[in-house]
Amino acid sequence: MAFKRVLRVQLLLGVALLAAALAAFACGGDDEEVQPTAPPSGATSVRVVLDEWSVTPNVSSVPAGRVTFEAVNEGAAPHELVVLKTDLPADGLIMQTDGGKVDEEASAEMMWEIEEFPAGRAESATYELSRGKYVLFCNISGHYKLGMFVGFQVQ
Ligand SMILES: [Cu+2]
Repeated sequence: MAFKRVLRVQLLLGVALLAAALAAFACGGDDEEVQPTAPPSGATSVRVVLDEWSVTPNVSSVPAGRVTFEAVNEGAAPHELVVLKTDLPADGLIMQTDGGKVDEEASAEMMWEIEEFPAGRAESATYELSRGKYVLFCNISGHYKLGMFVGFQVQ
């Protein structure tokens, strides 16, 4: 009985070690930490939390000029961050005909994008933004309709 128990513990330990090894392997070669690089000097920094189903910047407006967006995916699914300059209301962007995604070209005066990235990661990018109204949103199919958008101002 005791022997069987020891064997079982060893087996579990083996499985755990294998899982750890696989996890290490999966991350190998791409060990970017969640910490993004510091914004370029003179840029205003905006931290934007992406989650199911919300887009939450830490400020609702910034001065015109260089703006570094740090997008943090706190959700369980991959997300992206589209920064779109438009006079349309945040909840009234023009949809593609199938209704799943925002028609970026039709909705935008200008746009920038941090491409889709996985849960638990952060990505940052710096854009030169002029005064106006913006919408920050995720344009993975269905996510905008589920609430992944917010209005944003550049003053
Ligand atoms: Cu999304």
